[in-house]
Amino acid sequence: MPFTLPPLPYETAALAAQGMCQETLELHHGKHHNAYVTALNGLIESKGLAGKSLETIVAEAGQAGADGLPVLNQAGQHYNHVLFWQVMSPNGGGDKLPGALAAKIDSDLGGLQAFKDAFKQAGVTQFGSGWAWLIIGADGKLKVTKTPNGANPISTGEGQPILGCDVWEHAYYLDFRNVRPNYLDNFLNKLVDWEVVAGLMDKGGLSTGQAA
Ligand code: MN3
Repeated sequence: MPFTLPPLPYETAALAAQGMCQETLELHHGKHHNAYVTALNGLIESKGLAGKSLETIVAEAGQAGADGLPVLNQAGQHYNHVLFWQVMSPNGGGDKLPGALAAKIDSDLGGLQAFKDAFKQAGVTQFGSGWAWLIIGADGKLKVTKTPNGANPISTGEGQPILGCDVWEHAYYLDFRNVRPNYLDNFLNKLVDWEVVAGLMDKGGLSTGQAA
């Protein structure tokens, strides 16, 4: 099976004190994310994906529009979750950002609080399922955006994501019930590992190392 479910970079109970309980991570990583990986592997032969990287598959599926949706739904969600697990940590949260990231957020987005407000707004206003993003846009500037369902800024051609928050109900229902705004506040203030985000900014995005 070419695509694999990467292990979480922390124990499933590690984020419980920060608002993401063990059961959420067990279900979200072990069941939901794993199902996307299994489904994507089932499409490799019929969709001619062999030999392509996950990032290439996501970009090409996005460019294919409606015809690409069956692949994008699975490949996008695999990519999105690989990123999502990495940008949270038991040491996450707080407002102390690495200097280069803080400076870029100041210059491109008007400061940390303005960024948080925009990111939360993107997540709250994504109708139904989807994702809120901090991306490096095509012009090199940081931007906040959102995408529906399994799409992401690579599939839409908007840029490279360096922070993403899953706003599908399965991401927050056990911890926050229906109150998505509180989940987004908690994510931004208690879960985000800013060192990881800064590292992704330096590298120009995430290389998952996953390929068909
Ligand atoms: Mn999810």
